[in-house]
Amino acid sequence: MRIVVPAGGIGGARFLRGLKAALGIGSPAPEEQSTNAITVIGNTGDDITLFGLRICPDLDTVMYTLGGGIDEERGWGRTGETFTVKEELAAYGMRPTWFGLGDRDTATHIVRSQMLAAGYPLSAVTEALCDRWRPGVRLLPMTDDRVETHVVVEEDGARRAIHFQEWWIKHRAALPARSIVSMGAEDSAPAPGVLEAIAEADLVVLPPSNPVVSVGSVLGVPGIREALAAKTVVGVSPIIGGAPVRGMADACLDAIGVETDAGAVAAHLGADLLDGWLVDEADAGAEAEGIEVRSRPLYMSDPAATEAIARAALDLGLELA
Ligand code: GDP
Ligand code: FO1
Ligand code: CA
Repeated sequence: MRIVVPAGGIGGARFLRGLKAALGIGSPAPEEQSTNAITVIGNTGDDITLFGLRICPDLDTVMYTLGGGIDEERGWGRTGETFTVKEELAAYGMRPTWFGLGDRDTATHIVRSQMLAAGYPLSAVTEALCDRWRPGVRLLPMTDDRVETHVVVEEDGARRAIHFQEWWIKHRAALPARSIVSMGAEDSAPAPGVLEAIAEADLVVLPPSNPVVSVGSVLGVPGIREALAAKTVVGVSPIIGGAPVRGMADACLDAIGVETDAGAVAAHLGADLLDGWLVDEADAGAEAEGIEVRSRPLYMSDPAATEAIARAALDLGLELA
């Protein structure tokens, strides 16, 4: 079975671990061992250039999580990380100081930046980085073009747009967002392999990723939404009991005027896209017109619970296909 998963960072990566287990895809191990294959369409809207380095948080989170290099506690960056370079840059008065630039992680950013400067597209760079990490999935960026999420905030009556990472990390999404803009999306194209993978897919599974700045960004690349909508698509709600389990997705939903509610998120994603939607047992009454809603425990509390969520998504997908 061929599965396509449009994914953000931590929610996407953890779900993918469960999906790999459910499909019998081992890591690190050659994909050939299973007849099942997963292609991940990774969000690149979070990407940022700092100190001359191109940083792709969501691609790296998926790559490290599936490749065994993630800091499990934090959910981002490398295990055994140190921050000497960050401290030294701050000692030179370099700005910004709010970004957790890890020493081990920086090696990844250097390889990526050097390859991009040499003319390689991000998709080729990502493939080269995955040669080391062997995530057990095919990891494609949503686009090779520069698309960046910016957030329009209002402070003391003045509006300005700041990079998503500044809003998310420096302000902890506490500055009210007037709008969230995917800069460059309109002129972007899907990365090589993205539309082909979707066309060949037996099933599309939306993981419990941020519906606005993760899944929403992937859907914003012209051509991707339409291609996905032509397939059987099932999703796992990232909202449980009216709250994002982790992180500040509610602030993103507020910014686009969508209620932080499992049913409202399904309706926002749309019945043209979604065929099935898994909600937590706490949201058992949730409904979305034109979408088959099922309730299951959706906390990814441990590998077994996460695998069970993935199995439930696969079962629902196969039933609706
Ligand atoms: P990010 O890019 O690192 O923010 O990660 P994603 O966009 O992939 O996923 C973030 C979302 O995952 C959050 O908004 C949460 O709503 C969701 N999430 C995190 N942990 C869980 C969980 O255990 N269960 C469910 N259903 N959703 C989760
Ligand atoms: N998140 C933070 O809250 N603080 C950080 O300093 C930080 C640094 C960072 C570095 C590399 C990376 O891949 C991710 C990093 N993240 C950090 C996570 C990231 O900012 C966000 O959680 C996602 O981009 C939101 O989707
Ligand atoms: Ca993200």
